[in-house]
Amino acid sequence: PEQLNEKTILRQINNEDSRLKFSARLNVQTKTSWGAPIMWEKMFDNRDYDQLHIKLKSSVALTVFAVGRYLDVYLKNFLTSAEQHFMLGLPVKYYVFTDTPEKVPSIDLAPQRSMKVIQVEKHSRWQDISMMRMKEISEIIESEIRHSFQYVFCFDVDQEFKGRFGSEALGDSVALLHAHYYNLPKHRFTYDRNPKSKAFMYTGDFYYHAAIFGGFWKNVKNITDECLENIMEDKRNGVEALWHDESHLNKYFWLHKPTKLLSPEYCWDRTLPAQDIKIIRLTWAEKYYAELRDH
Ligand code: 2GW
Ligand code: MN
Repeated sequence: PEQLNEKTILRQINNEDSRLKFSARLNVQTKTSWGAPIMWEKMFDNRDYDQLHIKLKSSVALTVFAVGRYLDVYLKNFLTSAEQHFMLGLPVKYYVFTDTPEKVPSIDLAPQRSMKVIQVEKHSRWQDISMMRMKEISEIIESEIRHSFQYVFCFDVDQEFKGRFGSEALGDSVALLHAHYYNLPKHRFTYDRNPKSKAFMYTGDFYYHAAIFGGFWKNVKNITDECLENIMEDKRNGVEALWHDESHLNKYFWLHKPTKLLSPEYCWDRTLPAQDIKIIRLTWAEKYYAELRDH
């Protein structure tokens, strides 16, 4: 497919981002200290972003893992709700990673949207199921995604789309503010504080949620490669970061600042008080810890 060069695309997206109404929201932070926008409802016009990305021929690969019981419990709602709300108007390909491809539900996909199922092993520890996503994502970007898609977004499966999750979320490198921490002081952030781990950080900018991250394929490749390298070094040293891949992701985004942040409107926990939340775009699905975390 015809592809514009990266610099041209970036310039046009930066132009669009610079027109955001940063003062449209009064009680929340709408820009980082390094100038990256934090995307809150009311700051932007959906149509401006959609027009721009249709013109740029933007396309998006979404990765999601559904290993073991998580497939039965979460995958169908995740995918059917994504068909209602995720990047409508743009070409989207779902990359579903599972140990049981035969159990992936068949979903009616709209035109320009497709799915590929990839078989992965079921690691015996859940921490490894979560962390080793970094390896699989890196490999599929290298072997396939980079040839056909500009953007990659990586999602937890235990969540459901409820409102527009659109092209305004696209950017060079994109991180998500964790719903539980976006309004807490830094000393409450649960970074990894073990100096023996590669994820160690004493302080940082924000507490990011690993349930969603994304960006240009090249940046996502870099994120996953660096996180995986640090996860493997921790294993060699007999340590594991407090929140696994999420701790490593927080370290990565501290060292390499994201160019766009998503507000918790993009991944909300409905058990929290929601005074800052003008639209719920995605919510956490219910956790069935007793049932699902049996190992
Ligand atoms: C995970 C924990 C306990 C038991 C099972 C699993 C599990 C996870 C599984 O059996 N099968 C599976 O496919 N997963 C995948 O890993 C699935 O895509 C899931 O959404 C993802 C992360 O696990 P999850 O969603 O149970 O962890 P959370 O919601 O507590 O996630 C945060 O912290 C994790 C690290 O502890 C990750 O960083 C995650 O990205 C964060 O949102
Ligand atoms: Mn999750």
